[in-house]
Amino acid sequence: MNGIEHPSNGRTAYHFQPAKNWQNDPNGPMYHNGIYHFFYQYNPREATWGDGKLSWGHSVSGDLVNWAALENALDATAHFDINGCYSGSATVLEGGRPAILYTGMNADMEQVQNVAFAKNPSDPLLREWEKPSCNPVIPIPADVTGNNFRDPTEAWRGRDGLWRVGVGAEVGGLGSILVFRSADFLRWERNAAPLHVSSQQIPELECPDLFPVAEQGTVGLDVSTPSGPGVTHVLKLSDLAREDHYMVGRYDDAAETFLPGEPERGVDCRNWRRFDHGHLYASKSFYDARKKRRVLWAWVDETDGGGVARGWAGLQAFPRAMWLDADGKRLVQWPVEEIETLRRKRVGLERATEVEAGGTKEIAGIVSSQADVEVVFEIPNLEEAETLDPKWLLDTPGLCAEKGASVHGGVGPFGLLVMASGDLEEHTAVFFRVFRHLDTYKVLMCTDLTKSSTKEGVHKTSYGAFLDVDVEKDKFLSLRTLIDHTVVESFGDGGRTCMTARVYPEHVATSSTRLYVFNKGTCTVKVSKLEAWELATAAMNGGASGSVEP
Ligand code: DQQ
Repeated sequence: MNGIEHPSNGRTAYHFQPAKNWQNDPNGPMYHNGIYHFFYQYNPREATWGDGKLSWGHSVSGDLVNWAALENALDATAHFDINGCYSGSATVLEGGRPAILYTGMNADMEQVQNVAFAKNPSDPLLREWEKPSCNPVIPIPADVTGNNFRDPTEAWRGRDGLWRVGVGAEVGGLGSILVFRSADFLRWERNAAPLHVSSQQIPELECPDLFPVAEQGTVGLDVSTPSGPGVTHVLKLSDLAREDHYMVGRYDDAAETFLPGEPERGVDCRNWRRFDHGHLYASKSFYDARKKRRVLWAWVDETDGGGVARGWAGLQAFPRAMWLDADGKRLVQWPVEEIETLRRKRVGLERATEVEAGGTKEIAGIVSSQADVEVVFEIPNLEEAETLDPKWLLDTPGLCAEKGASVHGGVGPFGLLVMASGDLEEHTAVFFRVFRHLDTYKVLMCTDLTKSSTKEGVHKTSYGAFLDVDVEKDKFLSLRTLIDHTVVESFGDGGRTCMTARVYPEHVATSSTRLYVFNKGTCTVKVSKLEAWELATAAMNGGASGSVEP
């Protein structure tokens, strides 16, 4: 049902959403017997997190694009989860039986770890899940403080055949990842050494993930792939500032420790690398055996407080394939290729086009409220680059706010204006700006939301990051942006720097949205490639879709 029918009620066209109500963290994504399963934190009663008595929503897909909703996999019904079935993971056990490990908020309001098994593993949809009465399988340990003990990782199997799972815990006031071992998924024993211990500034860590990545190439690895030549690991943590961070390093499966590849960044994960410099949280990845890739899911919350009025709240970022960059330190993320099945009308530039100082060019001919845009800029010379005040080196969002899309510069700002009204009173700018710094150049990527909506009460911040590029040598900067009504996901430098934003423009109620390329620098830039596709509306859990936008 991939029509160009556009969604109503502010819904998105191809980002994962249940038909109604609240969703937050992605839980237990898995590919099993030819079907993709996606579970998520779900409040079936209303469009807020509410009393926290959350369920695990469950949807299935054949292509990661079109989704069908099933009954909830888990509801808060037992003494060990009566106050909420919180986040966790899915693991396929020997013999092909899928199991879920999740955090239950029990009758005493304690966080405990529970297991649930697929009731009928031969049901291709895995519709029913049963919770054994021996739950909780991991009660809260005595040394855990602040009742912070949650979000089990996908379990991995060691060379000794035992399963391991990591759980976020506050131990003596320090955010830690504890590891538990089990032969049968029911009886778990704690490892003496935690996998990770943070500084005192981070007492709580949420939604940890530990997964292997190939040192070379884009192929993904199953979570139980042992460490060894050609295989390194990634430890992912979510901190309470609502940011997701990662560190590439060595998982020593004999000592069961994680050795950071960039120890100079310390144990405070706020200094680690970020998956996304915008608004994205609680991410979780899985190994997709169908296409031999690792795929990342992540929650993208509302930023206008309008969920209740719309009857739904929260999105998932479009699934991203993820692999280790050639530098061995960064992850690269790219929308899964199945997005191309939604591509319909294409517009583009036949030849390289200059955008002069102060210039704006409309990319017309497609409905750009649900679109996939790829653009490559060429920077002919860097002489006019502004000098960077070093005070901004540690505050890229601040620099993006100070030097937003409307502030003229030397080399840049140049980029895209998306979800723009015809008079440009409303627009979201995704742009680059090049600075001279010492004897080199630094490229800033920003998403500037200051003009994204004329509505009051909407979060209109600026997101920013420096790209790790040698613009003097390469001269080209690439940007891909997925636009979907209220979400704008941008991938700079081939997916090495990502930025997700929520936007709520008012003009969409009465007029169509536009897309532009712009340049507010004094230096002319060249658009050496530009392709933009209108995307069809995916089948999304039976959610309502409305008439075509004017
Ligand atoms: N959301 C879940 C918790 C998790 C938090 C509850 C992260 O399990 O720590 O909805 O957003």
